Amino acid sequence: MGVGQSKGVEGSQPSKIERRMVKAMAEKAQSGQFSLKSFNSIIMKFHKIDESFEAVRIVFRKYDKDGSGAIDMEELKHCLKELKVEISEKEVEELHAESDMDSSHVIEFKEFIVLLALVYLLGVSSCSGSTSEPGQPTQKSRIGLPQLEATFDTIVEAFVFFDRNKDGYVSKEDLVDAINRSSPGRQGDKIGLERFEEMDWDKNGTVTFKEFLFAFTDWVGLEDEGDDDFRREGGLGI
Ligand SMILES: [Ca+2]
Ligand SMILES: [Ca+2]
Ligand SMILES: [Ca+2]
Repeated sequence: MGVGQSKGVEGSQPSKIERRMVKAMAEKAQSGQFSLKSFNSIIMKFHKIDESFEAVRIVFRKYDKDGSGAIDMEELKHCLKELKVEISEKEVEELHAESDMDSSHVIEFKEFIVLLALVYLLGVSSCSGSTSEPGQPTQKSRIGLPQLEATFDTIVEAFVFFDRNKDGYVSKEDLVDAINRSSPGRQGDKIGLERFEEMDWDKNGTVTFKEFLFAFTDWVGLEDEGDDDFRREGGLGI
């Protein structure tokens, strides 16, 4: 289809992982299995979502051996091994690069959530010794955090709700249309454009699932390790 292929930041092509992610999201959107009527039902779940993210903090701290507030490549390899994620060295490096939103070369807490979501949704996943067929969800939790997986599913549902044209990206038009349909008369354009700016991390005019999730961690009030000052100074005002 080629949709979105020319939309990368100047000179940068979407990475392999991003292309897989967009394809996965487009397939989910087109499957018609999601029937969210309004974003409000997601907002109602913010507290639960925040809780499930907070549960990840314990895992994060465990692998952040030196307590720096971030996980480096070696720590990540160790972490994925213990979570029984079967993945090649090269894939770890790709995942690391994809999740390192701020290009700091280490994975901060909120980036760690993005990383786990990619592991979960792209199925670069564990339990490969089990009897399940490829593409079939296993009964067993894939990353060992069932509550978090339920949260990821909820956020996928939200993303699909906004991706009106089902191409695996949320565009400005998608977002404004979704808001207008969800709550008529609520200035969808204005709200939509503000939210869009927050979500479009690399400012390339489209929002990928990764960017959506990353914005989501802010909406539910999640903080990076040692982020207190940022919140006190007003955070993002949501
Ligand atoms: Ca980083
Ligand atoms: Ca779209
Ligand atoms: Ca973007």
